Amino acid sequence: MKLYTYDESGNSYKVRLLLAFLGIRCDEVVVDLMTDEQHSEAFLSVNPRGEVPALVDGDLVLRDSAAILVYLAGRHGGGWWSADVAEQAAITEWLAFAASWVQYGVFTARAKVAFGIPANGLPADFPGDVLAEARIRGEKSLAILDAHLDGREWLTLGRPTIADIAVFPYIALAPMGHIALTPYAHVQAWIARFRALPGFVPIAGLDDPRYRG
Ligand SMILES: N[C@@H](CCC(=O)N[C@@H](CS)C(=O)NCC(=O)O)C(=O)O
Repeated sequence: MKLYTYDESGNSYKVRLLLAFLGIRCDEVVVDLMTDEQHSEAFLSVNPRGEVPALVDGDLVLRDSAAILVYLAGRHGGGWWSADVAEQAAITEWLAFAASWVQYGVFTARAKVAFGIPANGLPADFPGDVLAEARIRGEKSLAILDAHLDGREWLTLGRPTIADIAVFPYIALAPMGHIALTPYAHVQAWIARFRALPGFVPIAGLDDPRYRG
């Protein structure tokens, strides 16, 4: 099994987190987003979308973090996914939240502030105010999440699942995009619980959001 990944990519980090929680080893191929390697001919032959993460397992090629989480959690069990269809739908609701509200909110704010690019399909010189839009979505998603976590330990099913893994990275890294977590006490408590899970591995920026300047 081979994972195409980049250290500072939160979407790649989702997969690295699940692998760490499951205690599974996987070959890693680093795709350097800082030198545009995601658009090299070699990588585009793996993922024509030009994005990490991508997972290759024999003949199977998966090109999206949510798909990879479902595949690995479904195969390796451990309570991160479910065999029950209604429970699968409850988890998928949060995978979709991560791919929409989170990706176009706190993800984009972090990409623009810390890396200077929208990294969500828009060109680096896109004339619109990408950051202002991302902050509105980012703050709204944090408010939604904070209200949901009032009285809950985990996003769904009363246990940590891939729903939490999919939402965690960019929410916890929101301060890198200059979006403060301080108004969201329930989100902060959930982040602390998530970080205490056995096998947790960090990503740069969790404790030092200004490390990129
Ligand atoms: N829907 C995809 C999004 C993946 C994604 O946004 N990848 C970013 C890094 S975190 C990327 O590779 N961007 C490359 C670029 O913007 O050129 C997933 O969840 O895997």
